[in-house]
Amino acid sequence: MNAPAKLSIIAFCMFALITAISCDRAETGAGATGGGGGGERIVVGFSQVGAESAWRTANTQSIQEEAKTRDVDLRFADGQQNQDNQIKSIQNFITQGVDVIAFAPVVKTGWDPVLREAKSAGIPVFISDRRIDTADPSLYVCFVGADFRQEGRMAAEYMAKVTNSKAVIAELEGTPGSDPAIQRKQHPEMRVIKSQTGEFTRARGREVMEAFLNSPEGKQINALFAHNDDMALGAIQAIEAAGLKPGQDIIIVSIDAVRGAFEAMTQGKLNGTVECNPLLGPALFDLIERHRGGEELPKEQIIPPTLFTPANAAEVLPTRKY
Ligand code: GZL
Repeated sequence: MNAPAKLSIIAFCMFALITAISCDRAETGAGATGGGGGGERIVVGFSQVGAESAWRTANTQSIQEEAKTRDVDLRFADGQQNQDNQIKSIQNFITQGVDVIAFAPVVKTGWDPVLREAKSAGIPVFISDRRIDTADPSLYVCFVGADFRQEGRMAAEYMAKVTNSKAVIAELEGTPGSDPAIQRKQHPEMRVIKSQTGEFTRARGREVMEAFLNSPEGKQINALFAHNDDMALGAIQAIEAAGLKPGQDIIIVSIDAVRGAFEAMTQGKLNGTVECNPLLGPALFDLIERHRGGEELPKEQIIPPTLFTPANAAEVLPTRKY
């Protein structure tokens, strides 16, 4: 074979090899170089609780926007507030061979079997937002989120202050078995006469508050403690429908500090909210990067709460990011 013919065969083989490599990287996302081609583009599977509240919407946006900013290949699954859905999503991430799994567990228990599958597959797991109960802390790298018990204590202390400890309280609880609902309920000094879950949603908050007010004890209720703002905002609608003044006839304290709570405070319908910051994306991906860089991480990274009241709600409202 003459020299030009040999050269053209070599050139063709090199072209075919380069094309094959670039297609493979395009399909899997693994191994593709992100950004300017310097770093490794990682694949992260994230299982989210659901889409039940304004807090959750802000939390999802934070995770998705931060992944985009860092050129992370994010595989996102909405659990629709159902643990079985989340477990199936985590198993799918394992099958896909993602580099990292992160999830916000809808409830505290029942995660060890699927986390053992992830560990056997050599995939590190990070927990965001809500804690889990586990017999084996080695099943996850670390947790990032709030101290829900401290939030509940701040709400209880503020409620006592605003009502001179004369509150006869109805309580709208979060999702049964969830870390926030369990921890925010730790307030022995609160005189609670009616308590029921509103599943962290505005609609259920309204329905349950309606039932509280129509109950035999309804006339005694002069205060409401809601485990999140969405349920408080629904309860406000029920209170007004009953011809009562929220924020006056019934003192209301809740948790999250979403924009709707600030609007209600400026209208005198909500008496205070404890911030539970949902913007966990940057902290979560920082922890993932530090772990991948070989750093030994603390088991928890806690985001502190802040109490907001009507005193500065109008001034603060325009600055709120969620
Ligand atoms: C708290 C989070 C809770 C919020 C609710 O970190 O898990 O779930 O308080 C949300 O608004 O639905």
